[in-house]
Amino acid sequence: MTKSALQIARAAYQPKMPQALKKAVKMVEGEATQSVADQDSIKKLFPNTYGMPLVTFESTSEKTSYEPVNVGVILSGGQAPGGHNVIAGIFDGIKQMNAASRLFGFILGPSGLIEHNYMELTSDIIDEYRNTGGFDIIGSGRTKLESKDQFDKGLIILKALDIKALVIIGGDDSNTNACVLAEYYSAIGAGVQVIGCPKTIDGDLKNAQIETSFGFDTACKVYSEVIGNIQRDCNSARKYWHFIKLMGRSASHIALECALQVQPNYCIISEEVEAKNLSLDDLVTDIAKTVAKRAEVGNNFGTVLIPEGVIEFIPAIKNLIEELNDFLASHQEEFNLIRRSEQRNYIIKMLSKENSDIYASLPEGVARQLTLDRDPHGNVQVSLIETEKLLAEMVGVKLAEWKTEGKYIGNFATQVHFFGYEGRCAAPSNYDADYCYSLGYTASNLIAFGKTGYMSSVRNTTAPADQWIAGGVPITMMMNMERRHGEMKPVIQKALVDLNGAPFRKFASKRAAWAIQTDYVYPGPIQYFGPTEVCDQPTKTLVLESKK
Ligand code: FBP
Repeated sequence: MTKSALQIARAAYQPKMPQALKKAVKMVEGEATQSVADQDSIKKLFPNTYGMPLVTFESTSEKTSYEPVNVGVILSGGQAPGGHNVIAGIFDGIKQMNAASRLFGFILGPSGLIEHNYMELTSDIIDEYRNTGGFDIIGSGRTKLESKDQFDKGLIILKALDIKALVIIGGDDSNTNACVLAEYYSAIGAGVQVIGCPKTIDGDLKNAQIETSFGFDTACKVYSEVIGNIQRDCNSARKYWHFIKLMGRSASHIALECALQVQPNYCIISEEVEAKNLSLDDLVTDIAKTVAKRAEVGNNFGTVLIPEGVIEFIPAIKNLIEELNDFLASHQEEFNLIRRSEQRNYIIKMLSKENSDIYASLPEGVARQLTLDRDPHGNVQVSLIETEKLLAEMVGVKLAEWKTEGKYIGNFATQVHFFGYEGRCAAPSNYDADYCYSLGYTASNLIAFGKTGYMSSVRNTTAPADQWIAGGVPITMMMNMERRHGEMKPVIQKALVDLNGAPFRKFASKRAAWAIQTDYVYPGPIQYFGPTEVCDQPTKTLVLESKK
């Protein structure tokens, strides 16, 4: 495999980790815990794993000897920078305890466990992937691990390989499933521990115990670098408005963090759109006002950041999508028989008056996307809707109207972008390289101390790494009951942007100035070697949240 110069130099990087993990550790147990809500229901569903204490690891002078242990690992869901370092951390942790320990990776996500598709991860393999981006060491997948049948099939291979603990590296849904699996294996006395690890670039798996999900730091830095470059280009040519959509699924954490890093002229926060009950026209009008104000002083250029899930947070469009989902679920065949050119009119005729009017007002392309591309559950895949084009087009129409009314005097030319996949497999920043390695190493300690149903946690990460606090959080502690596909289910609460939180308040206090002034910041590429203030900065979100 040919390697770049950076890859070769980066392979030798030794991730920083909490001082407490560097030598022999002891486990300190805290008070019994409770779930964030719906305590009675969660307790009933998780009789074996509910109420366990928070734990932390501290260094000790006592020497402990450990039995060798076989561990399995799964990468679940979307890629996030640092996954390979979690695996390296687990590997080094279990080998440090006993050199005869072994690590097995299940291939292409949870399906690898169910289909018994695995490989042993030896030191040669691990060394090839240290500090690299991607999940390609074993691959990832989105198969949901949720039925008893799957759990039983998984147990056959775990037993065959003598695996005593399984680490599931995933987002909120995968960790919810890890908890259900932990409970099931406890209940049947399977003798297999299950440990979760918080992953997702979206940044929406965080709470009072988990400071951040890994990958968010690197992905935001990659997007901010490119947005910064675009801002410099647009401030040089002074002729385009750039509409930039950013990944992040429902939550707007990525858009908010990038806004804090680059100081754009406009940034939509979906959670605010919903809270203020804004319509699509309200949003378009507000962006158009910013464009018009900048044009008054001759600035016919700017940047607009758009979180990918925004369309679902516009209450009127959310209702429209819900009605379309229901309608198409029962009329799909009839719809497919209608000529393409007639489909739009057909939908307009069939929907309720309110939703029909909204549907009719949407540009052709977006209206079409809303009737296509359903996922296996019958829902519109909102991430495929080109919101950046929709907004650019609608703002253009609004400005043209204002021009004829004499309310706008500028030129409006646009460029559209979507940044998502570009950041998911980037080489992890020092923060993610260190955080992930520490999460993996912590997981090996949770395994050694016999824990199950815990998520690996590393806290205090705005401080230098040797002061980070390693431990474990019972996953049931993060759960509440939510309606999913018509049924109440125990799930980890997803963290959306908190409109009372410090990151949003900071953005809200600055945005009026950023809209009018050209106050761009150009973060530049992630730096791996150099002064700590350049290389080791956590996200602005984390810094602001930690100042509470
Ligand atoms: P996870 O939540 O699984 O980490 O995935 C995050 C994400 O990158 C979202 O931001 C995005 O909407 C989605 O995955 C895209 O999914 P896919 O990789 O299946 O296209």
